[in-house]
Formats: sequence, structure tokens, C-alpha cells
Amino acid sequence: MEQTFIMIKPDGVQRGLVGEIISRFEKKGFSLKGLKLVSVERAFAEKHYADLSAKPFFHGLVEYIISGPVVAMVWDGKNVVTTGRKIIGATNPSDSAPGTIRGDFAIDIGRNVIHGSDSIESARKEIALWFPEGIAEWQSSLHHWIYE
Ligand code: YYY
Ligand code: MG
Repeated sequence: MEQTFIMIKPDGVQRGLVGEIISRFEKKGFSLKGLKLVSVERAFAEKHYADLSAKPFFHGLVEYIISGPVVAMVWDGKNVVTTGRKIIGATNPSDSAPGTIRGDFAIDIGRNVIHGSDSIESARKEIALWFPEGIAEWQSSLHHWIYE
């Protein structure tokens, strides 16, 4: 089954959105395979966002990500990368549809609450970066009530 890396950013943690966000992925039917609260260092945040290092917002983005603890997660399920991005909503909360996490809980692009991998390949890289210790191996006993 497919996996994605989801991170609740420092604003999401500070605003008490951790339970709400986990709940949305759980209720959809996805399975939690990794979970930790971590404060990351600058070099680590720069590595996570390395693809964006030439962007004018890169410095501010890194400052934001290291400004407090984040919740790093791995979620597992059919099409979880694409569906996870849909649950999260568009990058700029001004464009995120109501019903999405960013659409419901964010206003500014630089405080958009959550990160989700944008492809299977970046999910693989991000999971390896954030969970070098590996992730849990288990299958929900509800599996056959969720998948046909
Ligand atoms: O994958 P996603 O988070 O939706 O957007 P990215 O294009 O990967 O950018 C990462 C992160 O950077 C975004 O969530 C907010 C921030 N950002 C920004 O502050 N200003 C922009 N113009 C674009 C992105
Ligand atoms: Mg991205």
C-alpha cells in the first residue's frame, strides 16, 4: 500500500489542531504508521525544503518550521499521496476549498498549518528523512470494511 509524509507545522501544534487533523485522516480510513512530536534544527528544515532553496520565501519558511515543535506522521492507504493533498487543500489558504484543512483553519500562505508529500517519490524521500528509525508495521482489523 502507498504511504505519505504528513507534518503538522508549528502553528497547527500551537493552535491545538493536532487531534482534529489526525481525526480527519483516521476517519477517511487511512492508517497511522508513524507519529512523533519533534523540534527540528535549521539544517534539517533546510534539507526537508531543499527543492525550494532558491525561492524568495525560503528563509521565512525555514524560520517558521523551526519556530516550535511539529508533528511528523506517516499515513498509509490506497492513493494516500493524492488524497492526502486533497484533504489538506491548496497551498494558499485563499484558494483552499472549505472542508479542506487549510480551507477550514488557515488564512495566510506562510501559516498554512500542514505539509503533505506531493508525489510518491517525495513521500519516500521525506519518510526516510523524518523516520530513519523506520515506521510501524501493522494492518488495521477494519481493513476489509474499508477496502473491497
Ligand atoms: O506543497 P505545499 O506545502 O502545498 O507548497 P510548496 O509549493 O511545496 O511550498 C512549501 C511551503 O512554502 C508552503 O506550504 C508555504 C510556503 N510558501 C510560501 O510561503 N509562499 C509561497 N509563495 C509558496 C509557498
Ligand atoms: Mg510541497
